[in-house]
Amino acid sequence: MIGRLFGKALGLALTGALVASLPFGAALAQLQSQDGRVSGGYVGETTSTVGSPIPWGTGLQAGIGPVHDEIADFNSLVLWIIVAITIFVLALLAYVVWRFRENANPTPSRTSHNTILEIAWTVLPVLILLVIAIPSFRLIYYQDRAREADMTINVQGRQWYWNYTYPDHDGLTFDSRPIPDDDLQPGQPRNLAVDEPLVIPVGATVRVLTTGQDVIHSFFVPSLGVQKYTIPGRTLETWFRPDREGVFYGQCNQICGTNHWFMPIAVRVVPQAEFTAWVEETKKKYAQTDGAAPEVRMAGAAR
Ligand SMILES: [Cu+2]
Repeated sequence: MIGRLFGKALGLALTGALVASLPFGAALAQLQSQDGRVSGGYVGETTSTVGSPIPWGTGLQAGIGPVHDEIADFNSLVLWIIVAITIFVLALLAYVVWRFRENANPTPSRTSHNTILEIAWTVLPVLILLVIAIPSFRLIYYQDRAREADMTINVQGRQWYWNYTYPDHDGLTFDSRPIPDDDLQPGQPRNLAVDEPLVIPVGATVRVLTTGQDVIHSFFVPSLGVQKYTIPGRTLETWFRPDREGVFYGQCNQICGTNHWFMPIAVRVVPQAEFTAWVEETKKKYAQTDGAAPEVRMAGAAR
């Protein structure tokens, strides 16, 4: 009886899922061309030079460097393993529901042990976990530190803004805050654009050292494949290498207090010559403040 009901329910659910997915698929296909940017399905390919979330985007943001590529590969591997397991379990369930339904199997078996089956369902998941674990550890060590870095940046999370320091460029240091809604220029995304983006020369291998001044924040730029906690009293390391120019956005993604939203991240990747010019210009700009604390602009105060 229960088997029959379950079989009917399963049939209904499958039909419902198929019907519901039709308009959804059509909507996704339409949205892919929005803004001239392509979501590209679950791997999130985009032809844009802006790294930020897109409407209806699924999967990972498009990446611009080797760390992100490795993350995307690992993500695809795990995704396909999940898909295979889900289909396998669904097929088993459907078979059992059909094969052992009440009127096809009026006298149920009372078997409670099957040694071969029990060994199989222990060993197979272990093997699957090994297939996941080996590339997973390889990825963790790959992200861990830059073998040969061209430059270093120190990222300090503060309540509630970012402070960036370039120790290889005479210790150039400045704060980065979001741009208030009223001051946004065309092309600057709300709640992501900042007054002083990080500027990085294209192709440079960048060592990132993070620390926190007050509480734990997290430096997260998905398109660069970077996510690192900033912890007071500790220095953590990671790295990235942007392979093309553009502006790439991220956010603090560790709840750090009232103005957590106040901590977007913008990374501007520019040609080497432009970077050198920017360093000189920015050094002068912040030398003028003579060590005084920069003016604090409260983007949220007007609301
Ligand atoms: Cu935060």
